[in-house]
Amino acid sequence: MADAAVREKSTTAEPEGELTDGFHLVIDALRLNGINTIYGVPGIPITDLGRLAQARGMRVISFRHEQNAGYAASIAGFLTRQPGVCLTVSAPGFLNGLTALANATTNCFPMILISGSSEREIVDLQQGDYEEMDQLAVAKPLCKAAFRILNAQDIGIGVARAIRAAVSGRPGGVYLDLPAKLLSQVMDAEAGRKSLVKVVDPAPAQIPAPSAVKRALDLLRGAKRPLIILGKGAAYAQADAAIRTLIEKTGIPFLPMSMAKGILPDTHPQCAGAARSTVLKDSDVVMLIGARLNWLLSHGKGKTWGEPHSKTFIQIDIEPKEIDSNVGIAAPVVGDIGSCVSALVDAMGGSWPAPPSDWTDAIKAKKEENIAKMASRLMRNAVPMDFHSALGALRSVIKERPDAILVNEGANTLDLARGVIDMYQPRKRLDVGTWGVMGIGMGFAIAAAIETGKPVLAVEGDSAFGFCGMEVETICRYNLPVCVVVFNNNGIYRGTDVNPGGGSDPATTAFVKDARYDRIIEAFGGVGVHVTTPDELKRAVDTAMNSRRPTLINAVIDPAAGTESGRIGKLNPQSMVRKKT
Ligand code: ADP
Ligand code: TZD
Ligand code: MG
Repeated sequence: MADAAVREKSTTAEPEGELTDGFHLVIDALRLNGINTIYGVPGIPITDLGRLAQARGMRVISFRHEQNAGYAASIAGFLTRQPGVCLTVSAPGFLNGLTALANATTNCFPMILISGSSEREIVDLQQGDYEEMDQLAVAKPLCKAAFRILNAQDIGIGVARAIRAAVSGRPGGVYLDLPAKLLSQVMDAEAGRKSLVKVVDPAPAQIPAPSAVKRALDLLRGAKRPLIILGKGAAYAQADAAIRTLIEKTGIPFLPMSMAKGILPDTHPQCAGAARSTVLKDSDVVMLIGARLNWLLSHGKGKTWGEPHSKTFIQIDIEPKEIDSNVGIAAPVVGDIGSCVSALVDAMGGSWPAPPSDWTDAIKAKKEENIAKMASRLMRNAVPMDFHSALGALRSVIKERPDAILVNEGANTLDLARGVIDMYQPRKRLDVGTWGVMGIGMGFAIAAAIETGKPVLAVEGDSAFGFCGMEVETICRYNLPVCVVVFNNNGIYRGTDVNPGGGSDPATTAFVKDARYDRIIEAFGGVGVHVTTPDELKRAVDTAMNSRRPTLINAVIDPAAGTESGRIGKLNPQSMVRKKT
């Protein structure tokens, strides 16, 4: 294959009859639109694309598996509101990246998966090209939009469409198919430059109707037990100041969803996180800001929501189809969160009645009761550690370093960390999101370090870590300030299960006992630490965060401490046959 980076030198040396090609145009189109980082895995036909991007000063982060590169791109999109770009080879590389693209769409993260593909003539006649696959057709149902570019002069408009599709309206994943032939297509450089498109206002403000704003405020003003729920859409919107004004001006208690923690600190007096069950059950008017009534909110109905008592919902969302998805919404406010929240604040006027004190007092009492209950569990200096004693140490780490980014996955490791570790700043907690997908950890940690430069603490179940653990090499290679803590309880949920058939195979949920995950990172020159007490854990994390050296801490957790499926055991269908026998 021709070396595009070398060709670049020879073409820039000739002022007359200057040529460009598909490789250069793709890079130029991305850079023109402010995209300066690519996450991916090289190979045919995109190896030169990565080289050329690097030659042109872009950051190209090369992973060990495309799924992790895809997760990295998607969370870069969440953190920056610019589509994160993942670059893969054809068929298998594309498919490896596709899970992350689908996950991005599900979570409303803007991302573009760019994959090289084989020759159309051969693919469409199914003649067996190298890594042959009709990638566009496969990608389409799993993303927000999918495009293929066939002519070099269309690269500018194709990239522009992909960017706009990813970030406008409800953000999501976009697939961009680049056949090998396109990349080596040559055209006049000046015509090429003119064909590029700088996207103007890629995510236009969407202003809510004044009547919708009034309807929402009328309901909120009349509420006896109001509640505001903040979702990750609110974190994404980066309307932190307006959201804080709305919440503090109304005095209404708020409940953050997992990745919305920290928009206002979890320690804010109006935060009802520690009284979650109570506020969901007993509230009368609930305003959702960038949160969907999906399984994570019990679909807005049932006992969780205090049925048979009825609930009145106000919902702010950019996606009109989201309204009435699970229950009727009394006051939809459709628009972008920044515009909607500002419109609400403006229309509230000077004075606003504080919520009835019996409501806020009841929440306060419940919070104090739950926080006291938890405090004693966090302080237990148990050996081996249980989840709470280990998390008590990590809770202190984030309290002392509120600008660090916390990445979190697992079952017990996830559910308990979410409740125990308070967040103080927006967009600092990144986790498994809407699907509860395992394997996001290392990709998220890498992108968080690259995009923000802040130290990252990745708290991983030992199973969760296994989905992406090879990327510790990537963390070491790029020398990123990432500290991975593996909560090693010897398995999925628990390490104590036995083979119910009595055979010599291990139980399906149990791993090698007493594995030393810390030794994995040592193979790549990182720092491995093995800890068994909360004090050791705290010290090891502090050292890692201070040194900014790639570190993996194997934290030994009592294998009997976890519960089946963490906090979502009720979603687990139980075998009736097994129960009877
Ligand atoms: P969580 O899991 O935290 O409850 P969800 O992912 O379910 O959050 O919901 C996020 C919602 O936010 C989606 O319905 C999405 O359409 C919406 N959203 C995302 N960005 C914006 C924005 N800028 N303005 C308004 N709504 C947004
Ligand atoms: N595969 C994928 C991609 N996502 C999933 N969520 C699962 C499988 C199923 N699963 C969970 O929902 S949690 C989990 C799996 C395999 C791992 C839990 O074990 P862990 O955490 O070691 O990560 P704890 O602390 O032991 O509970
Ligand atoms: Mg485990």
